[in-house]
Amino acid sequence: MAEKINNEYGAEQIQVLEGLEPVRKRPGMYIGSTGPKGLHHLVYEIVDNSIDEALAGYCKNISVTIGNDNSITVKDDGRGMPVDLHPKMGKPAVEVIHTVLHAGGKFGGGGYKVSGGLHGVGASVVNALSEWMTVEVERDGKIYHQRYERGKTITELTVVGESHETGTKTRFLPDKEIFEETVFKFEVLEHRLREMAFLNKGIRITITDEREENPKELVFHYEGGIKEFVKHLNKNKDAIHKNIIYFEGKKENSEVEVAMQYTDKYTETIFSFANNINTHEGGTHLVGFKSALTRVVNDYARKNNILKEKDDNLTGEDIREGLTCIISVKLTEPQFEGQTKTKLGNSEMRGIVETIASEGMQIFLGENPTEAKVIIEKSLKAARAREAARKARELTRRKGALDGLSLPGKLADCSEKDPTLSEIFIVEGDSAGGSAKQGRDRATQAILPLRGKILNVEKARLDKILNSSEIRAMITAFGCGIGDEFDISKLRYHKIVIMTDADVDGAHISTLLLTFFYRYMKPLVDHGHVYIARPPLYKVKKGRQEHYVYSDEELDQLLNEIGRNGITLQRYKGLGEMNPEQLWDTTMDAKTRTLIQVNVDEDNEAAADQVFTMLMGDKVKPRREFIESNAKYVSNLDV
Ligand code: 28F
Repeated sequence: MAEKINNEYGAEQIQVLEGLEPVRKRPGMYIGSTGPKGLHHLVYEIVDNSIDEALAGYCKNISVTIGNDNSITVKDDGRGMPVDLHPKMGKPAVEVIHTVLHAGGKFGGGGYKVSGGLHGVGASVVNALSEWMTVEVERDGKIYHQRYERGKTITELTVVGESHETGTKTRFLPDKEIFEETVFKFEVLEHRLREMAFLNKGIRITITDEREENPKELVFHYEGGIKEFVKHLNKNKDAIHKNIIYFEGKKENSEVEVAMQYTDKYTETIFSFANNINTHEGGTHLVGFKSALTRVVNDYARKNNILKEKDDNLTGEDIREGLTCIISVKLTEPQFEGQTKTKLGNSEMRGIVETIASEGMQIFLGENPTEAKVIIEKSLKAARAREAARKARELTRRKGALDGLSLPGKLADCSEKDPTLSEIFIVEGDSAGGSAKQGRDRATQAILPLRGKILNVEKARLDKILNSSEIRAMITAFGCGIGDEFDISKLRYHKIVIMTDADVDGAHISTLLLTFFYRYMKPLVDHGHVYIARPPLYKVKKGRQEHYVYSDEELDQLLNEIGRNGITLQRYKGLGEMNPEQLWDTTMDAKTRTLIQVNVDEDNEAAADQVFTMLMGDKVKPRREFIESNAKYVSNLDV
């Protein structure tokens, strides 16, 4: 264990492991990908070092600036990276941190090393993948400066000025030789930095975009921490109790924080974090929380005679209906498991969270009998609806695996039985359905026509949703169940293609379908099985030539190429206007079609949840504001 001398850490803590060449050879090993996610992770890696300095209690303000050259500047007002000589390396600590892999080290006992989902590969990896990087350290009354290029030291650490402040300022430009795309998306950084501010109460994080004429700037500062996170998530929802439930606790060098508030919705929105990492795949902390909540609420309901002797226990799902909740734990040695390393594996955390959450929930219910009653009443309604849904769900199960008859009548199935080769087109309207059935490739393409709009699941419980024959038909056709019974391994088609008219109604049906998939079959979206077909907008005829065009820009480009005289232009209003061959050629043939794959960036789950709530929920005001502020982006709206 490192010697701590009056809270100062010398350079000797820094382990010297290896040069940075391996990072440039296989960047994906260090930052996950060299696509947009990897690019934005560079920023999080640097910001995490400032967050660590804040968690150690020395930094209050962090600023992130996107320069008009697309460089990034991150600045904090911490103690400033150490500049003393590293005994073994004979170089300043700041240089070793930036040029030696895994040299970030930990802050030792009591502090936490957080990291942006890549588990602290640190500044040296960012340096290796940047065309250039400069670091400026203010400490001991001086300003130190050093410059690197692609991980190599370019200038010696030099004093370039004096300052009474302390802090670290890191600037870097991602290397175009490594990243396909080096343009940062403000919204992506905005969502993650806002999340970091929620998760670390009191830290002020500023993001500025200098690429615009008038620079855009946002400041995130939440004294209320994850309580304000829940408030933010619920801003377009109707809460069923006023105060946000909050409790925290410390045990065995770990910290647990929970904030929760029930809404009138029927789905649950729970995000869990470990050391600021969004544990999308859950883990022991989430398991501990869920079992505590279920036990405490059932105990309370029985003790207060809301649940009678004869009543079954409320299930966890009943109790979590409508719940918005943030669970944030901080621990010194987190183990991350799972496919995307976002599942917390520390077994001790289950018990620690269960203890703290049980105590916290018991105290809340005991001190707030009115809220307790409202919450349990809602859980009871959920239990009754679940029972009704169970019966309705039976209707969606195919009687026997071999019993083809139990597939929905309107489904024109494909002959291929291998799901990875099979596709199902959800088609709006019987006429388009007819064309699709005739035009399709019967071997691999199934057609399920939808008559009109499906109900808005955002506003209905599962038992009502299952009353819709259109919904039941899809559940049966897909074969993988719904909600907590959903089993992606039973999916019968690996491409689910939404094919609707290119008009307002078609867009509405697509949105209703996406809401249903996102709320009740989310793994379909997470695994990239959901697509949107792209039918042509226009058919352009000139002499014997026919062209299909898919956007206004494409139309302009084509007319510039072939000239505008002697043209007949047909604007397709609906799929039904195309005959089967045309529908096949333009929209269904895998050799010529364009499909848009639907996915939710796992780092922006909260944003996705809010978009569906705002677009599909029952609060009109936020929807109108969204439409008004985005109307300028809409083209070819047919009213
Ligand atoms: C813009 C990015 O990187 N800020 C940082 C510090 C402060 C200390 C430190 C960093 C190596 C292993 C300890 C200063 N004084 N912003 C940043 N601020 N690193 S990175 O120490 C790193 C040592 O552990 C610091 C006393 N103790 C720590």
